[in-house]
Amino acid sequence: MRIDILSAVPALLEGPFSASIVGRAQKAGIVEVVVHDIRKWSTNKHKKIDDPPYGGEAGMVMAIQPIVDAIAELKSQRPYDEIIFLTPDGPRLEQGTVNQLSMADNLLMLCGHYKGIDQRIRETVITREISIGDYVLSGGELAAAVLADAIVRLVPGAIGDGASALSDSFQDGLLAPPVYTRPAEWNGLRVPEVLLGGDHAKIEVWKAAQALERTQRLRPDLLDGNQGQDDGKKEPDSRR
Ligand code: 6GU
Repeated sequence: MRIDILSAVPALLEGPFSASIVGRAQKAGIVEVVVHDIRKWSTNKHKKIDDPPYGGEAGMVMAIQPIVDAIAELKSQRPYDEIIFLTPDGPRLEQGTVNQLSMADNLLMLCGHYKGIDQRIRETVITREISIGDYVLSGGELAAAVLADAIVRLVPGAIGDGASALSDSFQDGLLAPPVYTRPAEWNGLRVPEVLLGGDHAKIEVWKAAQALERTQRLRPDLLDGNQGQDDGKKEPDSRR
């Protein structure tokens, strides 16, 4: 898999992909993450990448020219499965979308800045929009890092124990059950007896009950069945 990220602040993305699972997956040749500075495509003599919005609103908008030229050049080099715009006003990211994106060969991510990008680009060039939650970051970079990390760990070979990803929180719509390790008693607190007993059927029943109880207590919204705001579609036009 290859992930290209278009950014106005590429320095923000230097760290997250060099260590741990994503770093190892890159070294193993399983994935390649390439960060591009949008300024490289600015034809403005000051390498400007913003423009004022029509309508006299405060703040700036990302300039059309560098974005469109960058995406055109990258698209001429490989066919992207998705061109993703990271923006706080997109549909909120959920595990189902991550699973879907982990099967892609080539992904292009555009990190939003300022007041965002021209609506016409969103409607014609962007194929999917993603927010990582209901709060505002100073740019889409950290959101792109979150998204890329969540995707890459699902690419076959990225995690040593592939089965581990299947038991993550959210994969079955529930939070994961609690985990315990040595010693069996710590500070007077014992590991639940069932986990020490070695009866695997019993352990599975216990884990399922714990997962359900934790989800009911901490994230009842996951059980309502109406968290489906991330349906993988984007509004309103999804021409590529
Ligand atoms: Cl994708 N971008 C920004 N700037 N803020 C966010 C976000 C994205 N997702 C949540 N907050």
